[in-house]
Amino acid sequence: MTTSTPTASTAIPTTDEDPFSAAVLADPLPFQHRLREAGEVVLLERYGVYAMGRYDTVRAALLDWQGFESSAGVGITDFRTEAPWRPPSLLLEADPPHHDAPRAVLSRILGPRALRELAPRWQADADRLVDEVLEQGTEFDAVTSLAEAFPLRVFPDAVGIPEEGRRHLLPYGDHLFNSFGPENFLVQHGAPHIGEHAGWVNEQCAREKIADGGFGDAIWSAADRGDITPAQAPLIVRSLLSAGVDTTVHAIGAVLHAFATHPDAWAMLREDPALARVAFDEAIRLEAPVQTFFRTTTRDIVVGDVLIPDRRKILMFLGSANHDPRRWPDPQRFDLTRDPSGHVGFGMGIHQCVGQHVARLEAVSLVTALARRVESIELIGEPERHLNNTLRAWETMPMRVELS
Ligand code: OVV
Repeated sequence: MTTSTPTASTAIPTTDEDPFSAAVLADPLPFQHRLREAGEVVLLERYGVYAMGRYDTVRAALLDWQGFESSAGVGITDFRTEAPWRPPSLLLEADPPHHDAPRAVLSRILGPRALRELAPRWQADADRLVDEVLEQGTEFDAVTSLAEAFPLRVFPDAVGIPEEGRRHLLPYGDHLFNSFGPENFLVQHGAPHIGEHAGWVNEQCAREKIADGGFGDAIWSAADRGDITPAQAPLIVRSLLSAGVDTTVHAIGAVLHAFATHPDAWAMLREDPALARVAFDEAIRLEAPVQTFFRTTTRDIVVGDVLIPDRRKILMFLGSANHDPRRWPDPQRFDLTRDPSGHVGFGMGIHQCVGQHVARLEAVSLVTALARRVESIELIGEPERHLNNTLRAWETMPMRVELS
């Protein structure tokens, strides 16, 4: 990373490193350290976009939705000059005022009050899954057996979509999150199959497909009441199917990896099962399953001593902000005694993850079920990363547990 001579207020640290290269995606922390050290705002020369990696800077930009908009897309593509590959999300890729009605509807449907009824059912489902896995043995791949199995068991049912075709959900989400980045090897790999996955996902959003009593049904009921329009409803269901599967799979992978590599934390959790909630948020801070999103400037904006011109893309490094030692002492450590609230793993401000209560309930249910039966957790081989332009994920996690 090089720093141009700070002559004027326009001097800007610049790097030719590629944050979307296989090497950086596999191990992003060294790059993120260089990014934070280079300055508040850094130009990613290769893509002609800006980047932020420090906690205060990222947080302030996320809170400034008027200066840093989302409706030009939160990927590298500027929707004002290039057509998006799918109709934009009414939540993620929207700004006030259009953003507000869908957001209000979804935040009620996915809020803590609405989830109270689901909690005992999901705990029973998690206990049952853990029993089933342990019946097969005490060595397993934690990615397929737990991190993928649990969300796929409970979330599509909670939305109310049919059984048939659910195998499309993970590859759809994986490609969607790749597509926020540049058209690199990951996007090229997924592109030939996305039509099939997207076709299925879009079909499941129709009212006729959706079972009574779930999140999808509640979205369509909001359309009946006039809180949103009938044209908006299927796109809001699509947001659940887009943002609600891969993210929770990788969040659960993150918390399981954290416990497997921090036995002291597992012992603390066994002593006090109420720590499952803080463990989930600390794992989101540590791992940031969603690593990055872009924003677009709506005017010239001065950040520190750098001027970002109007209509530029800025990549917000959520994972880097969550590792900024200016904010987090010993940031690499999974520490159940710290207060991780304030992390930006769910974003911050008006777009902060509307599904986080659902994700938290899933993870807490599963971790609680494991803590009821398992004395200790260890890795029995090197876990392998699953590369994605946006997500930080595991492909495999060979695990052994000791029953209590
Ligand atoms: C946060 C997020 C990720 C991916 C898709 C969406 C949202 C959506 O609303 O479609």
